[in-house]
Amino acid sequence: MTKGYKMPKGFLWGGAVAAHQLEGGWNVDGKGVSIADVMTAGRNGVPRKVTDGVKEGEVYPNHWGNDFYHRYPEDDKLFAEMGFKCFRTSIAWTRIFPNGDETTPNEAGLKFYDDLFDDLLSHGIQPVVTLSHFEIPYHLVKAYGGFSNRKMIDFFVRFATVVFDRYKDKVKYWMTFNEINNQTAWSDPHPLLQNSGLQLGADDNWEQAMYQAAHYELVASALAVQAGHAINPDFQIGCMVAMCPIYPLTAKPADVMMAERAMQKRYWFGDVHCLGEYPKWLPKYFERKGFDMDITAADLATLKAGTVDYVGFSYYMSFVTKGRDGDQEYDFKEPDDFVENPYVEKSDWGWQIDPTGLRYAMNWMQDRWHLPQFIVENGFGAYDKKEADGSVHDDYRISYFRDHILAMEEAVALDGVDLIGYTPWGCIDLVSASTGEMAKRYGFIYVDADDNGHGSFDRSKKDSFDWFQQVIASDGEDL
Ligand code: P53
Repeated sequence: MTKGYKMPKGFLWGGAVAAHQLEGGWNVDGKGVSIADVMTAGRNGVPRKVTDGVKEGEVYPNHWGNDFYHRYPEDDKLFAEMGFKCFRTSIAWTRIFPNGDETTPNEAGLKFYDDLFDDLLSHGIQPVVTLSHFEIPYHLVKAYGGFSNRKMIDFFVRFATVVFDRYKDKVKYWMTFNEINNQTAWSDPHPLLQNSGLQLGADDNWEQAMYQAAHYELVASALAVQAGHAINPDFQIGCMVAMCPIYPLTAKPADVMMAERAMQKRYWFGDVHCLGEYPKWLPKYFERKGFDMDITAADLATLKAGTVDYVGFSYYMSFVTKGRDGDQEYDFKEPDDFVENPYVEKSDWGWQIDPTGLRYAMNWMQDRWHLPQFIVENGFGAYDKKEADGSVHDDYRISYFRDHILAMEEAVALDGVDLIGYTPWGCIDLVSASTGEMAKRYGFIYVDADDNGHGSFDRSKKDSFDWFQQVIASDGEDL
């Protein structure tokens, strides 16, 4: 056993999921169609497709997830047995406003989360809630162009206000937009759809569109923060950033400058959320690129008045970049400018495993944003093998967690980082966001279902279940 550092009293150990990846029940009790409902199954290395509405004959894994919608009482019991103090999930926007532009919410959707939160609270587990986690109503994509449209700010703030008000006595910790910065890379299908509800044509300037959508989201977030604090001054409302630190390949000055620009381009979202202003380099970049942005003086005042209370972030991996000879612009472009890190190993999906990167990132954020932090995702997607007796020996997962939790504890105990809690991703197996697979498993709890939704959906404990239970019971000392 590895000896770690005891985390402070009240530290929020738990687990994390998102509504669309585990609930299923995609069209029950008045729920509308979300972006996740029109994404087909992909595979390791094979991207998901986006269909124009739900089509006969296509496979949509988010339609069933792991059936949490019907089985959550059983799952909550298992979370309690592991010792969870909190459980991070999202509220599916389409359960509350099926199309997104209604003025009256769907009572059956609101009731589902009342029941879920009550059940969690009865086990001493506090819900931690993300408002928008890759599940924008599909109607808002088709009718308004998603967050390319300023009107989305009002729709989001209405949704936020309704759920803040409804759950004001049940939820304290909130986050506005999941991994708001996870739309900076070009890939297929573009994450601008998942994050922002944009469907782009080949001729569109996706980069300008991304900055514009992110700006509207940041304004929407700042307004939601203010609305939430007015409803309950005790609310803690955070941002949520996908933290993958980017290192220079060598000490060559051009590599270092490129890595600096890469960090600026991936983390300016956090500057706006936490400091309430755009960093100086960004207007210069817009000017240089000729981006014509809709950013008003009133928006800037809103951003300043709606800074977040804490930094929620995911951490899975780090990246590496290098400079280009003779190029003084340092216009880092993701993912083209990534190179492999020769010093770290990778998961089966090519994600570079780097526990020290977590400690590095926590220090970097503390120095830059001066706010408490909350690790709301971290984990290891792997192919698990269920033995004949039902056991799953996931020692690779335990070893990933051991190394990362130790790095996290060092950041707290040795470096003074102010950390609220730690919720490992996919604490129960669920549908992968990037590939739509069930086979990319993260859980401490195994779910008997395959990529096509076949199986009993029965739950069972993996070896990592007992291990994490012991970590929590020892406040992080027994790793
Ligand atoms: P999956 C990319 C890089 C880092 C985190 O991811 C990411 C993504 C997008 O997939 O997403 C977060 O399921 C996200 C979760 C997601 C989780 O990481 O692709 O917030 O919804 O499931 C893990 O392996």
